[in-house]
Amino acid sequence: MKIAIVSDLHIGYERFRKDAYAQAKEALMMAAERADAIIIPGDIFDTRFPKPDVIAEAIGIFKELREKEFGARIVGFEGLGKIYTDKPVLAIPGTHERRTSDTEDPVDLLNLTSLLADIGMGVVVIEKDGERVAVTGIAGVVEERFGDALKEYAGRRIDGAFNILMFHQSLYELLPFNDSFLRMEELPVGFDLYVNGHIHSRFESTVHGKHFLIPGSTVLTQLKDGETEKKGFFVYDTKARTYEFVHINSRSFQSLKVDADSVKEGTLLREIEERVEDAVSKNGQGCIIRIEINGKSKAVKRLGIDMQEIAKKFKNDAVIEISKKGFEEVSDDEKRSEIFSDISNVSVKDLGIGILMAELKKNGYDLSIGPAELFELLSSGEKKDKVIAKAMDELLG
Ligand SMILES: [Mn+2]
Repeated sequence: MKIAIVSDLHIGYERFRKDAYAQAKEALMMAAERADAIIIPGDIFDTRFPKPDVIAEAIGIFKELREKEFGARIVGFEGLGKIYTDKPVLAIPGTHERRTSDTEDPVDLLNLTSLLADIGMGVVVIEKDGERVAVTGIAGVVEERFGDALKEYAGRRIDGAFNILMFHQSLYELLPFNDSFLRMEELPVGFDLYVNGHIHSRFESTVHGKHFLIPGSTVLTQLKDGETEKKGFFVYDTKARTYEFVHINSRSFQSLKVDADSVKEGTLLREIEERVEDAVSKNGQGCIIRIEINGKSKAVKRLGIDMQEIAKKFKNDAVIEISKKGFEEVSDDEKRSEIFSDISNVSVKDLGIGILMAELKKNGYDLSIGPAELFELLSSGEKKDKVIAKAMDELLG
């Protein structure tokens, strides 16, 4: 059976809204042509409360997808909630969509309208010509709860089927700065293929002797060096146990690093212009170019204003993003916002939980409810009063 793995579509992503829509649509339609089933490891939407016009965009795409003929069909599901389709378009909610467990997230809406099957906490079996593939889905959860989710669901493999584990978590091997992030060897053995979302650049590896694949997002969101390669999706062949990466027509992105100290005084702007021209001719019109200028040279100081001129000059050819990290006269606010976008691989929620945990630890927190769950309840707005009352009870009690 051929399984397409399409991830992190981020429909509704404000900065490149049209790209997010067009590239999500292209990836899914191409996937339907090339594979018998499609699995989506999270972040179909960019936010947990997408506006109606964003929901409409997603519905439009998935409605068209539903009209396609798929080689496989769903023959069984066991897990939380219900599914309403036998079309093999299988998704889990990611960190950008997930809400508390007993509330509806936008992926639930697509599930309820039978446009896809939300297998966020469950195992689905699909079949084609007698071959069976089981996909165990685990919705994106806060990192410290992933172990428990694995314990609960990873044991539900189906004998005689090709078993896939699909999840949406950070990975220590790629983001080695938080101890609570998943390490690959911690994944349960016994699956034939491991599929993760969340990380926006492509990653191919093996774990327990089996393939471990992250397709990356279909739209550019982070403007990091790792996102310069073309976007796309995987098609995995369960019989041959091989896969290929299929490119979509994504907007190209190039990162330019300029060392101001090595450029002759007074020629820095010209140097940058030439490199931008070169990048545009290589990547085509409409590409995104990120310019990072480093160095101690005095010339760097004045660039804050002049750089806007460059962005203006090329506005019909490219989307220019300028990194100001290397500039000397940069306000703390600008630095802060850039640092923030640098760590945007980690969701704001994960950052918040990290800060809350550190503070609670300092203050000798010892309540029955875990810090991650507490954060979730406090940030969801629902049941907030109840949680605070309970916490006060325990503290004073
Ligand atoms: Mn994502």
